[in-house]
Amino acid sequence: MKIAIVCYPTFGGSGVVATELGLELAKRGHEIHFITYSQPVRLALLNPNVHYHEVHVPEYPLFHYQPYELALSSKLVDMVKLYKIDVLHVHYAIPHAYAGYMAKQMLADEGIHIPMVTTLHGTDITLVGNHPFYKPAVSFSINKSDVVTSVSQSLKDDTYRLFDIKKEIVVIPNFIELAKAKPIENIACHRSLMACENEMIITHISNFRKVKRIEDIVKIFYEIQKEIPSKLMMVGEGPEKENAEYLCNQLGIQNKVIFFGNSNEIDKILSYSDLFLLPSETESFGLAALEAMACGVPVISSNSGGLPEVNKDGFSGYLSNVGDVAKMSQDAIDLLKDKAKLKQFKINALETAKLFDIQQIMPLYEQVYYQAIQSK
Ligand code: GMT
Repeated sequence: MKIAIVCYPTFGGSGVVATELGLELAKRGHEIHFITYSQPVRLALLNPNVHYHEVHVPEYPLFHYQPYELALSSKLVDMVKLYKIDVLHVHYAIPHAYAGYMAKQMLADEGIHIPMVTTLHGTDITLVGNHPFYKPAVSFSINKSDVVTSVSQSLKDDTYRLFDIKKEIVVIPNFIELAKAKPIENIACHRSLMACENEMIITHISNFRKVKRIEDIVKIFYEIQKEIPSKLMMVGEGPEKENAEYLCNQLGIQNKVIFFGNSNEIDKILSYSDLFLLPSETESFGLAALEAMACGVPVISSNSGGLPEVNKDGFSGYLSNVGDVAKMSQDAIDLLKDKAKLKQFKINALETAKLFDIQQIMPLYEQVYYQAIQSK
């Protein structure tokens, strides 16, 4: 199939999922066209089946806001015609499903019928999309998609609860390429650059937005380091990062916390890690938790959204109510102190991650594309 993928090119989960999906589909012989405003961070173009088309939005002083949706839908029309695309797959409803629908309509006017698959990722439904300013457009473009998928059952339920959706939503969970996740024995270890031999390494990776409850992470680590020699690795960039740095200073733990910024080497950082923290306010899936588990790292997380579908309480880690810093800290301390239990949880984390292996999830997307093509 010739598949056009529209996504955000940034470090965020939806862009990562879209990119990894496209790359795997290309390996399986499909022709993939990424269409977005800059090259996705995880996109390697060394594959004849992978193409990248940049959306340019010319600046014009009249526009207070540059019309990205317009430029994207025009680009989609041109690329569908030029490359004879079979199916359009848009990731993150805002504004991609809307732009995709406009492209569909423009093409239909010329007698070209292109099916559109929309994948809902989380904040496009639970936070941003639910805002009254966007809600009608989001409902409309979801209902106008030929097939709609969501990355967890929880997100599917939220979508039906928050929007007036008449379409069936197919759950296709996020996935991991286990071959890429390198357990510690398979990579050159530079652990000593980050922590002493006797120290445990605790890690958090995110876009440092409010929804990630970054303060909770610092507070949990503050409790852990009182009892267990340890370091905290904070990976990513975002608006809450500076507050976290201040809080570390206030608590006097700044020498035990390393802020890395965005990184393309998260598999290495995870391979050195003993525990992953994800206390999010809401999380449709929690791809970062899955990435940690694939490296054999147990997860202390909240029980919000789709997290219980990924992190198994008392097996791959522990779940707690949002904001229950005391329980999350105690669970972390108990696990890190009990060497045998920690070893077992690391094995369990990897076992759980295997359920989300890319090879099992890919056929589900292929099936959805065939279904969309047949529906046109
Ligand atoms: O919040 C993020 O991490 C970014 C956001 C995105 O759209 O890139 O992530 C959402 O999509 C990911 C991939 O499907 C999910 O794993 C995240 O749980 C989801 N984030 C939220 O629901 C807050």
